[in-house]
Amino acid sequence: MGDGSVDLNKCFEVVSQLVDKAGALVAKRIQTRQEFEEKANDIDLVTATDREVEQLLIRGLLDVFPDHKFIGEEESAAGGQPNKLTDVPTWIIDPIDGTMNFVHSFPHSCISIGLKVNKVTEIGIVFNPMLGQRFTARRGQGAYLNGRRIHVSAQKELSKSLVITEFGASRDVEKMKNHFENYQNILPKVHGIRMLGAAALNLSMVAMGAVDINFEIGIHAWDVCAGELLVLEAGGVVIDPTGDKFDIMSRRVLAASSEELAQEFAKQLTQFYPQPRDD
Ligand code: LIP
Repeated sequence: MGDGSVDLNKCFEVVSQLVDKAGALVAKRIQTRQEFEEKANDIDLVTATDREVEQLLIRGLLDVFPDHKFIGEEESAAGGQPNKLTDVPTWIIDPIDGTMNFVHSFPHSCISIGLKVNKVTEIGIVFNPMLGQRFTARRGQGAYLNGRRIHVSAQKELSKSLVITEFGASRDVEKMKNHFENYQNILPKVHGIRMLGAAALNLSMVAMGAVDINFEIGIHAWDVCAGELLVLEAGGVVIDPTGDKFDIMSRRVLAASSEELAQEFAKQLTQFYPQPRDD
């Protein structure tokens, strides 16, 4: 695949049309209360629309790219193929990121899809159809919101930074304790902390300069694949919350407008609970 045999323009064209179709479905369904099932616990939810959107994207892409592979949240949750990333073109999909928001008709949910070729992310799309926010990025070609170029903020000072994060889909007492200890340590040192309820949208907020730092312990590869490319193409950085190199399968992320801010923020995070890797 390193010989440029993947037609990335065609990949972007096809996935963009499928995301439009999926977005229309999500925007229609959110208008009525959605029945849901519980996955790992009573706040880790999935709806029929999550599954329908994931299948719409996978089937649509397989029709055109039969040799491509997929890592999808709902297929993975249903005990599908292990999330092994190879050099083969692989679409990493969260059909509805922010399912809890979707169930409550809280309009901060999105379709998040990224394409990795030779383990490098080439395409990322995060689309919130409720608010008409379509974030797109191609590697080396910049990041865009509804076709307008976006950039991370110029914020260099931690004390003037706005941070966005999530509690995550666990109410395990020890994990909650870790979260609150981190928040207690961070809050006095920054302008504020926000939570949208969707990792992909949180990363998109960093890419458009609306917040300066995003971190989360407990995310999955499908939550962050597209968002990582958006931040990088908008001039930001994505690292591991310990300050080391980002690892998409590690269940942790720290994104910021600059390396200096990311490393300074990483020093404030003192609590990490062990997470089983995605792979
Ligand atoms: C959500 C993530 C969010 C996390 C939530 C949930 P989902 O993804 O985007 O960052 O904190 O617990 O996992 O499950 O709505 O696709």
